[in-house]
Amino acid sequence: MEETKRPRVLSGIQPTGGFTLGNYIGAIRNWDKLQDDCECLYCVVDLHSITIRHEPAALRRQIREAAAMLLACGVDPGRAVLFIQGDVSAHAELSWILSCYTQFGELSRMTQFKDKSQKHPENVNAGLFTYPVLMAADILLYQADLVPIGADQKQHLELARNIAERFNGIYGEVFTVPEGYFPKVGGRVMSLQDPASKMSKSDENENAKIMLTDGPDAIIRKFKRAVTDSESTVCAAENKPGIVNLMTIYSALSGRSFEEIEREFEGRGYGDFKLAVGECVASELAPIQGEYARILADKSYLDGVLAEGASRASALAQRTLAKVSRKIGLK
Ligand code: AQP
Repeated sequence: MEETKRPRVLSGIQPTGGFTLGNYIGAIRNWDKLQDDCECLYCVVDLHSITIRHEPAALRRQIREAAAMLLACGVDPGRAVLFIQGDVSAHAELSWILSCYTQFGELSRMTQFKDKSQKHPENVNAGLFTYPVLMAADILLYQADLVPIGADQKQHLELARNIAERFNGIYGEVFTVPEGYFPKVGGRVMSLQDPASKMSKSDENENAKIMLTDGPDAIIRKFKRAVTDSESTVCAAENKPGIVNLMTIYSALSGRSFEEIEREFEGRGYGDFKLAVGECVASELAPIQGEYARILADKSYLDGVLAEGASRASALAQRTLAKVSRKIGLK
């Protein structure tokens, strides 16, 4: 019997500091699940993270920490390719080519560019503007079928699809047009201090975000302080975005539906609920934190995984880059 081709998956994450619970629920947790049925490539997108000013020594450390954390969260080098984007030069090369097939107007409409240029008005660099082209190159280089991402990256993925379709329209079937893969619950985990904005690792308010390295006391304290409303019933109503966010987190990690959560906390008030969510998150993260410390301390293991990942990713990437170069007449 002919073996059916497994869908290819590509996803990346920036090493701009530690990962949040939003990164974990929205993206990384799905990375683990997809490894059984798909051919997975996962990368630490270091080139993306220099669009904001950074400290070189800190970036160097964060790249390794990010890779170690992905392994701790279940990325398995036996079943997936884990690599650092900057180790595969084809990303930057394809990005330049694709930028010549991307319209200025398209990039001007990207909400992340608008948000980030408002946040850093002193450094609205061209890289911040062309970031989505590099992301398109990351995906299209590997002919990915599926891209597991949180809801905030939908617009960038749509642009990658448009670029692929435009290129294919001119040169024939060069790129696979990728589909997004979103979690059933938790595609957009919100800030614990402002449930109208997403939980973001660059948030300066530590109480707004749960970091994957936070200990149980910090986690429970942050959930206790989470902004909710003046009522006391745990239910998923539209005017209760803080409670809905906590229910989303609890549901994503415990597998319980909103109805089951409402029944569990009927008549028990917000105090009990916040404690339960905190304990659930702390127990999910405890084994990850143990693994993270172990992997980070094992320098030769981590170096080996990343060298092997870079070599496997480069081989695949070069194939696409060579095809693109031939199609457009550079070769
Ligand atoms: N709050 C979130 N809820 C669900 N998913 C999220 N993701 C990020 N925040 C949430 C998903 O995590 C993946 C990796 O994100 P990234 O680090 O590459 O970029 P980001 O979206 O810019 O993440 P942050 O935390 O908001 O970083 P900063 O503060 O540096 O801008 C993506 O799949 C993303 O959807």
